[in-house]
Amino acid sequence: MAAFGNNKMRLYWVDKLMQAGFTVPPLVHPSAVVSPSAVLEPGCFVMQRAVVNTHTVIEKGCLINAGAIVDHDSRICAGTHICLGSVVKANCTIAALTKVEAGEVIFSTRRKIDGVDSLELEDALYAFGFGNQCSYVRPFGAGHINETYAVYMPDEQGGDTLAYVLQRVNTNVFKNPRQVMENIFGVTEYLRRQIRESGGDPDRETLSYIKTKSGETYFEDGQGQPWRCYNFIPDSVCYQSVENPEQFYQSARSFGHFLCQLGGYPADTLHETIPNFHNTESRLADFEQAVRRDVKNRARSCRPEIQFVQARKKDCSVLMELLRQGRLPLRVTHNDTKLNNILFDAKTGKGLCIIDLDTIMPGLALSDYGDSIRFGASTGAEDERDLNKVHFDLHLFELYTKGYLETAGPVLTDTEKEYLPWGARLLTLECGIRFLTDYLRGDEYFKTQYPTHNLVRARTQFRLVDEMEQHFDEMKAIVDRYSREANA
Ligand code: ADP
Ligand code: GN1
Ligand code: MG
Repeated sequence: MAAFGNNKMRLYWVDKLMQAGFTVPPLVHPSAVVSPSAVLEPGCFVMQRAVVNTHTVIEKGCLINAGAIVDHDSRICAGTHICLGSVVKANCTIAALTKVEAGEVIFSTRRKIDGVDSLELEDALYAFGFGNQCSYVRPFGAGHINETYAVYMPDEQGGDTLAYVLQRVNTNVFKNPRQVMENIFGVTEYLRRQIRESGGDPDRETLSYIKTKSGETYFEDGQGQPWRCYNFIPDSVCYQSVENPEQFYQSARSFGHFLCQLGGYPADTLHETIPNFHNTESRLADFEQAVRRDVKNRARSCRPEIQFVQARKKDCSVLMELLRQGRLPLRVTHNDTKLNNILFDAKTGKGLCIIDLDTIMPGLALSDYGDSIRFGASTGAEDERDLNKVHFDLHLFELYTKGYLETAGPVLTDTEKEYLPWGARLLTLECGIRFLTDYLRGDEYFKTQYPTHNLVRARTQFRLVDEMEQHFDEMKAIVDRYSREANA
């Protein structure tokens, strides 16, 4: 095939031979260097000392002549001739049947997008097909795990609108992003059907994930990091703390409703994206190991906190023991029910859509309930340094319990209801243990802004646990009252 200098002729004969059933392999001169991640299609020829770099695609019938360099992530479309000693820089697309003259240098045709400060982010924008129009990109949200960006596109009024949310998934936390995305696509498609059947609006009440231009559930960048994308829901708001009690009550109703919506989801099809995520016993074991190893020599700066956990070893088994005894059912749960993982309808103030679906797995309803309480029923932020400002708010606890039982009450068993106060107390303890463990390990898991950030977070959690213990009888009485109302 390489014998044809004429582009059209070369491509014509490659096609003709393939149609006749011949195999037309790509040919690579032994002195050429071709990355293992590059794709060479049939009938192309890479000549002496040519270089084809990572993730580049050389389509059918191309000729990469001696000494030419095609850098990474480029696409040379069918029948093209990259002549002697020319350079095609990274991220270029060269149209079919082009002749890039000897010694010519081709620069990327990509635009500079405001707010894009890394090649990976730029690649992700192009992979999802926004690169050509995108107005600008901004960091978004306040999650502790993923890297989140708001993608703005031009709108019909001549302005710019937040249209998409683009996220780089943290592979230190989620080891298997393909499985995470399989769970998410499965669950969101299921929810869409449910919402439609009950007369709701699936475009607003659940996230709509978008596939890449090549049809993948996520894009893997040049560093091997996964990116995924969903539509931003117009007129929705996300809060970092409870601004008024009504909000917290509405979030409880939404999370309770979410549990019911997923009641019929086939749990055995879900991957366990983080093994033992809310297994408090195994969180305790990790903590004990971190104390023993003390790799950062930080244990001496948190003796009282370490003792706080050690005095509560037995508590860590309360729910796990009930699970082993078969007294608590495994359900399809969200497992990360912070207030900032729910969107509210800006117009009605009601809970609209549950987000952050990375940890949907079989789990305990008590974990979802408890995790919301630990975050929302506090008078201070999760990372408030002044512990005098951090109190467990029984009134907020009551509102959440009321809302949760109004929606989830009918599906919860008596034992689940009975142990709701333990859910709150143990999820708070567990979260504190996780922050403290991460502090001892050197802040490998949660994003931090300063060296003691995880310790500060652990302290707020332990303050809340301490107060929950003091008010445990009142918590039980509240749960009891609303459980009876839910049963009535
Ligand atoms: P993480 O695992 O890092 O918490 P999330 O999926 O929760 O990842 O996203 C991080 C944060 O980004 C959220 O807590 C929220 O503040 C913000 N966010 C994400 N999606 C939206 C959205 N559609 N609308 C408003 N805020 C959002
Ligand atoms: C993390 O991802 P984000 O910020 O919504 C964490 C939760 C913790 C929470 C503490 C996957 O939630 O488990 O409770 O921080 N998520 C993961 O604020 O570990
Ligand atoms: Mg989140």
